[in-house]
Amino acid sequence: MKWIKIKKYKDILFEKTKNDIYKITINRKKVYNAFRPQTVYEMIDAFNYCENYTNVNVIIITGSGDKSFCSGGDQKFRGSGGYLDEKGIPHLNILNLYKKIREIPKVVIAMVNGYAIGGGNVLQNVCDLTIASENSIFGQNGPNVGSFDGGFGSSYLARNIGQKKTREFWFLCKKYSAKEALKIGLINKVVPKIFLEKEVLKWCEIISKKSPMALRFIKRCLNAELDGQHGIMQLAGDATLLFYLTEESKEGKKAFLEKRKPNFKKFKKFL
Ligand code: S0N
Repeated sequence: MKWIKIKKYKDILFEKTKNDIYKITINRKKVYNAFRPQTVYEMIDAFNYCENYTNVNVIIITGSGDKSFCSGGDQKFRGSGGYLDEKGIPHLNILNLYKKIREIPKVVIAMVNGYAIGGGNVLQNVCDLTIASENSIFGQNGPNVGSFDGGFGSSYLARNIGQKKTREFWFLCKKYSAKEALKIGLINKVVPKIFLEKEVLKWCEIISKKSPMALRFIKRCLNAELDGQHGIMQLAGDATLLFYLTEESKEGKKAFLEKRKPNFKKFKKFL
């Protein structure tokens, strides 16, 4: 596949195909694609681009090289109270990226090409779909290095693989093969390493042909069930978007601007 570069970053690659499939690659091979605050800023920036560019169909997240997807927070950057940026300010900005992945009204696919450990496993888990190469390994490592993720890293993990398995993931910090991950419902598909990108792009092409509004609503509704008032707000925002497209809604605005009473009577009432 010919990838077209969109923007130059320090820690990530941001590319697209001619069919508007976007790919964000964590490009920190030396540390198995662990993220530091800079990495996360850049990923959020790339997501903001995708959010504002309506032609985007599907977004892929992956890691560079063939050993690791992402090994979580870069422990060398971990200071007191979070991961330190260039000014020495501590951050846990990965949580903002997780929110972004859930909020963006596009399908996000994790293309897991090796270790998905700690925050790396959380990252693949918050994506809408995960396709992994056979050599991939999944697991949480927080209790080995003195950290934990009780948010999406635990509660949403439990929604996907169940409470017992999630407790096992966190309490034992065991590592799980791609085959095991598939069996417990953590991921969607496992393929041989050489076919990984081909398979992911195949899924992207299928998704790209579906109704964008239908996909948007399915994602919003699945999130709303779990995301409380915030999820309802997002779903309601999309309901407003649809309502704004109707003549009934437009009549309200037109009447106001024309300084007359709105005539809502002419619109059909549905059962
Ligand atoms: C990935 C592992 C299992 C690979 O083991 P392997 O094959 O033996 O290779 P290594 O020699 O260990 O690693 C190769 C090189 O990569 C460096 N490296 C790997 N991971 C990291 C990392 N996370 N930070 C910094 N460097 C890393 C190694 O140091 C080595 O480089 P050299 O040769 O130069 O020493 C294995 O590497 C491993 O277990 N890595 C650590 C994984 C880890 O602990 N991640 C953080 C886990 N944190 C959590 O789970 C917390 C919860 C969370 O998700 C979160 C929530 C909110 C905010 C942040 C986080 C967060 O992620 O911390």
